[in-house]
Amino acid sequence: MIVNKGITGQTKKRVAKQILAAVSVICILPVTVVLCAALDGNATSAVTTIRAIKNERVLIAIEGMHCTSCATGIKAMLKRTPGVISAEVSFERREADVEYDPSRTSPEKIVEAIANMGYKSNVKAQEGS
Ligand SMILES: [Cu+2]
Repeated sequence: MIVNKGITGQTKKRVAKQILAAVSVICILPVTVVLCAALDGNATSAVTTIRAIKNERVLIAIEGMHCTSCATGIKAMLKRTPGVISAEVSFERREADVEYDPSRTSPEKIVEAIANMGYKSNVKAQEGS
């Protein structure tokens, strides 16, 4: 923290708590969440929370893959798709595990992108990651 260098730990904590109380009212934006958690001395879990708020994960069942290079091709395409953070495609399990930014894309759009490559697919499971 940049502030409160000159005061005792206890005062610092009290001030931090007051600020936290004030700030938590407007704790909607991820950035604010970091600030709150930093004041609370719990920055690490806040970063995890942000990730959870920001990105979501979807498991997509894919039909029609013939070999591992089909899976590699779909994976490469997904990684180029706007809003996709990361993608793993398994030929063995016939599925894609995709992490995406819900403000930029959706499971429906991802399924559509896979369909454009000629593979039928559907959403198997969805979760915030
Ligand atoms: Cu193939």
